[in-house]
Amino acid sequence: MKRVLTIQDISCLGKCSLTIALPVLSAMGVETVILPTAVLSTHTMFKNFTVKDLSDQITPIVNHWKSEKVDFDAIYTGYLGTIEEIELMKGIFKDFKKDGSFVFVDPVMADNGKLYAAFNEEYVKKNSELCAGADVIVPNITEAAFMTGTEYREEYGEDYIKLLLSRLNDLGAKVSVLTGVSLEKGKTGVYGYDSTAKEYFTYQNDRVDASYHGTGDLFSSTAVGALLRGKSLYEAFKIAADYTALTIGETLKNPKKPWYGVDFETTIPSLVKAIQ
Ligand code: PXL
Repeated sequence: MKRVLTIQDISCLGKCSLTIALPVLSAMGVETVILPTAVLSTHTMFKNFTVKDLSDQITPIVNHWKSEKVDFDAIYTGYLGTIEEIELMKGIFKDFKKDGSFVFVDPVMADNGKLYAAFNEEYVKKNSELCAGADVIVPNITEAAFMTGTEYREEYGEDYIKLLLSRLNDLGAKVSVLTGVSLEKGKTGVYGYDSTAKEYFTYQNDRVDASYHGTGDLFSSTAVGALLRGKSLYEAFKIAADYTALTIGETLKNPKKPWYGVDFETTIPSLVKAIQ
């Protein structure tokens, strides 16, 4: 069984980051080691959430693992929260990267043309440095535009997507995958560039008109799981895009209309089938 280390916050209520990554990766048959960067009472879309930063725990935890000679087949980072934590990640990549393993970075910090409230230009710069040391990065268009100093566009064609991908490639990541790319009305998906094979790949599925918190984490966790289960880049991102779309669709059918997260618990069986 493959073993992944995932480093993100725990939002106790809200279904995102570790409370998605852990169940999804485990269901996909991947041993999942977690490193919580902070504990929040809820994710940041709730009002009055509490936060306890755990940065000071990272080095002692990692040192213990080093003394136990633990290794990982992949390291997957999501929402980090502080510049200091991004710096610590660089050290973890160096310490735990081994032959055949990969580093997957989801530079969570922005959407719809705007940085999330907690972040600034300095955070963007640090996140682009983190992406430079990764094997696979999965920014959305907003994050890619910020990290590459490119104008953000709501409407675009394939040329704009390829410009962003070439600038992401210049940052240094081996595989860059843009998420939330819509090249046709009613469709959305991913557009990636693999700098080793020098190949583009894209997958589009039907756009479900709803936006839920945590869907980026669901998508990334699924892609990491599928890659670890031996799927090709294209297959892994197809499985992730289809599973995310299916889950949003199922959530929309819930008469209780949950607003804070998706009902991924109901769709896990289809994910388990998709990964066989
Ligand atoms: O889903 C990304 C995410 C993770 N963790 C926390 C967040 C967010 C997005 O806003 O607030 C705490």
